[in-house]
Amino acid sequence: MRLVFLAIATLTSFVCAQTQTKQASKPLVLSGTVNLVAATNGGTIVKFTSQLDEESWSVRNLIDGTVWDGRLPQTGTNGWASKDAKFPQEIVFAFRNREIRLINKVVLDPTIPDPTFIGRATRDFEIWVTTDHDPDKATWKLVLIGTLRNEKRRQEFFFIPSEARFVKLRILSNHGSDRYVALGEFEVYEATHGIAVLDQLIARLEQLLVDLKRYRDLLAEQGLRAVTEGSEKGQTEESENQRSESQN
Ligand SMILES: [Ca+2]
Repeated sequence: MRLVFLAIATLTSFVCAQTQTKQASKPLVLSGTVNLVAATNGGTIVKFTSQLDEESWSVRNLIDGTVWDGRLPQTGTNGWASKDAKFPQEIVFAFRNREIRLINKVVLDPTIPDPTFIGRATRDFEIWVTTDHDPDKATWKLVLIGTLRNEKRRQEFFFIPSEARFVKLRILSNHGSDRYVALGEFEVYEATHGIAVLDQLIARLEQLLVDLKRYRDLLAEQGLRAVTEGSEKGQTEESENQRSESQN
């Protein structure tokens, strides 16, 4: 029965997700939990248009798995900043061993030490992908056009699952600063096999239906037996009455 409840709960969450999805005009997507471009997961930066310096605002800070936290004790790193406020700024990322992965989600965290009113954080951006081997000669495909809120928090963006060997973050604007554009962290996530998950759910529900039908049949059989036994008993009593009446 635990499996049954699990299946129903899962189905309910799927339906809810779909309902919420419709309200928010977002597609129902399932993504992995491993950030494919994190340096600790083998992610690399293949090329970039500029960085403010090599120490504090290096492009490497985009995939170091941390953002600035000014609360004591101060932790994290500044993030990346461009050399100036020229656009677009482009950064190309690769996964471990430059493998092709099916991706459908990016997370951008504009958390940087600068206060938000200065307007240095990334605002409008695009995500481009390619499966070609050479990022310099590649044919790129646009998969997402996004806008970041000027808030110091992780912001998720989903798109149609797309194969990628390289992911290009193309930054089109900041929130008003004429000095540079900055970003705390960039993450990419794999599209999980939603169809396989649904197949498992359907198999469970089919088994649930089989069990329910079996249970229904069992109840029907028991009920029929009770009715049959009752009617047989009734018929016997009736015929006995008829017999005694005829004897009288
Ligand atoms: Ca970072």
